[in-house]
Amino acid sequence: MSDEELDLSTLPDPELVAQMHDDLYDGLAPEIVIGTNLLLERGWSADKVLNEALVEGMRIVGIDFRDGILFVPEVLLAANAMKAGMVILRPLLAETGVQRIGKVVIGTVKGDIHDIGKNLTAMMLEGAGFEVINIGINNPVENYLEALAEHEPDILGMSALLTTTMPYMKVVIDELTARGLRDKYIVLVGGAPLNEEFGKAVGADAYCRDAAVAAETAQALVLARRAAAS
Ligand code: B1M
Repeated sequence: MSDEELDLSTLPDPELVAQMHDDLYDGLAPEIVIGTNLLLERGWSADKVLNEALVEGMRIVGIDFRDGILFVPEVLLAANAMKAGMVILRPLLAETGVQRIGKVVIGTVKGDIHDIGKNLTAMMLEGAGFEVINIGINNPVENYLEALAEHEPDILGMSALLTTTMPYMKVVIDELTARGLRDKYIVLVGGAPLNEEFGKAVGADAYCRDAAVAAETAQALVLARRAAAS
């Protein structure tokens, strides 16, 4: 039976969830909307739909992206499909006060308007269970400080795609240090011209080579910090 003929409502829950993983992988937003609504109608809680259908689907996408099996256009489509499901779930999750793994403020640095990779990273982080506050592009240090004060995230993420703008990450981190705020946040940096060495040199906690690594690193560092604090 082709995908066009497949009536999602006829599938029992486990098959529907498996089909949603495939549909996420294929970036089929309308199918994800149907599947999400079906599971909710069948009595699934919003966080169960999020974790078992969407986050798990994006985890598979993230692995294949990291391994070079999927490429940026496919991942953007998958991320958009995930977003379509999230639009339905977000208000329900807010209502039930579901515990997210943590909070991230992410933005592209001052002078830089590239946002595709940053948005992809934001979506993967969301897929990994984080609440993400995406503050957009061309952010001077004041924007970061304002967002950190307002949202009190676990993680600050910064993106830069230009060799001329990547040094600005150090400006932001130095300002955090000067204000005694540096250790309050896990700082992750990413963007095509960066590397591990640069991440260390500017004083970030980690350089993330891609969106999938950013999601994995964010999870690992938040959990490690919580474990160390308890
Ligand atoms: Co521009 N651009 N661009 N550009 N652009 C590059 C970056 C460039 C490498 C092209 C080239 O010359 N080969 C070059 C930079 C050279 C350099 O500095 N070494 C360049 C240039 C020079 C410029 C302009 C100066 C061009 C001009 O006007 N003369 C200008 C600058 C504007 C500005 O920012 N002030 C400019 C403008 C533009 C467009 C507006 C046309 C457009 C941006 C549209 C947009 O973003 N909305 C654009 C594009 C599309 C590119 C290329 C072609 C593609 C970038 C992209 O989206 N890649 C790029 C060439 C290239 O990289 N091949 C190029 C796909 C994206 C998914 O990958 O962003 O690397 P990426 O993100 C990855 C990882 O880096 C990582 O995860 C992502 C997903 O895996 N990651 C993070 C990114 N951010 C992260 C944050 C994290 C973690 C991981 O936080 C924790």
